[in-house]
Amino acid sequence: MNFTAIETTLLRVAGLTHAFLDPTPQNIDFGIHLQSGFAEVRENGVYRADTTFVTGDVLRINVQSGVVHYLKNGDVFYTSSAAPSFPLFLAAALADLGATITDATTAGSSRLGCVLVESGISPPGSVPVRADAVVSGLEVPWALAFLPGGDILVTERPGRVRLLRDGVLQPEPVATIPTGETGEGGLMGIALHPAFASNRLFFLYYTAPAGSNRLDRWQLSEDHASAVFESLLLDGIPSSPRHNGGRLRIGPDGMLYVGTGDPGTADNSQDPRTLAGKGLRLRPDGAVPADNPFPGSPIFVTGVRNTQGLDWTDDGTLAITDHGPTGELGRTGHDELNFVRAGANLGWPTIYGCEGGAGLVTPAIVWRNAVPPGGMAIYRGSSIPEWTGSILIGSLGAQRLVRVTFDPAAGFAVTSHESYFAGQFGRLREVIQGPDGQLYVTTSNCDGRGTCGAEGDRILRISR
Ligand SMILES: [Ca+2]
Repeated sequence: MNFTAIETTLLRVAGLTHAFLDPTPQNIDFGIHLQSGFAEVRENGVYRADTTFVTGDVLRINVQSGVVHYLKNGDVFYTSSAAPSFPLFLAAALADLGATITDATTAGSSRLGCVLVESGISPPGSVPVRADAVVSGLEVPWALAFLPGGDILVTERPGRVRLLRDGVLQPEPVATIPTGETGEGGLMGIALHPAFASNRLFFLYYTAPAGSNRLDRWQLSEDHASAVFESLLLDGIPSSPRHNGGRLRIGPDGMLYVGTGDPGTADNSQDPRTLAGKGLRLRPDGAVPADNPFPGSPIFVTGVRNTQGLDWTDDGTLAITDHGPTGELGRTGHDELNFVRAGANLGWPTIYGCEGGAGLVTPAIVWRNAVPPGGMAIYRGSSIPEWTGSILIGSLGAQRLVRVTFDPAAGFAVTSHESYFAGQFGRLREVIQGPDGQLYVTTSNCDGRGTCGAEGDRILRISR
């Protein structure tokens, strides 16, 4: 594995027992000695008094072009070109010792490393999976919601909520939403209220005709055939024909998460006064949760360019994809996957690709060539056992399903990546696991950027 940057943070050194990290002592007489309450660095057999760490100090290990820089609170104290694998060993050893490597993903610090995919997208996958069309004849199916009893709601970007029952698309829309459907805007995300089984409420995210992205709450009829507007939860999320975000997901904490976009104005992403270029977190009643990272604000993470993919690891860490640039500041490509916590800054436009910076998150993996990521899900089903625990990302422009594996015990370091169905089904948008444990994917070939055949867009079910 190639790391271009590895960072870790000694946040809770206190409590660690005596340990010494030195992966190849015969070659490198350099290590970090962890004791209760502090850590210190040994070089050529001598402990360096100037590199004693105490709780709260930041140890950063940065690898660039094979040269390893060790920094204490931002200052380089040791440089080595001998062992580019050492930081990975150190990270694993720190994790084994109980150091809070996962805390390196909290706001203000970066995760462990970044895999840069230099060419292509990801190599062909090794698991023999198949994709079957559940239904065709759709127009830009942007998001799916699985109802109790087996029905499926699907949003079509021009502004329709459709009902799929027993594999049959019902001809009459459940609801028609007036939208400003230009470019990438229109009706996008859908998510069910956590208490949907009793209240039949659901959320929609769309570009309103007047020109802003909105979050509504609707109520479905008992027979699921129609729906009525219930309340407006959020308005004024800046929109444009580009970068409207649009993904809605209920998190493991029962909160509603919303991915937005910059929308074509990069400076929005670092501006705390706008909801553009952010990840948002709301209570299902639309109120701001008391424990949000910025008091009184729905903003959960900042520095987002345009996200359509959200899911959570088993420990509640948010996995989030973001679209890399398409020409801004002379930059292109570099789509990314990040693991973040509340208050994290994903860096756009200050950094991009595998770059890092103070208080900015370095992604886990970056593709130099444009993916760009549609929906994303962590697969928890068992029908494709090799995929259990993997992240699956729908690729729009590169027309494939990308699978990424990661190691939760090593700061979510990416351990492999591969891709499936390259060019077979065109552009892929939504990726979500159904209650049946199967993975569902939608195509997006009728969105003006693909080839919309006679069959229109489809919902695919992936199985082994
Ligand atoms: Ca970023």
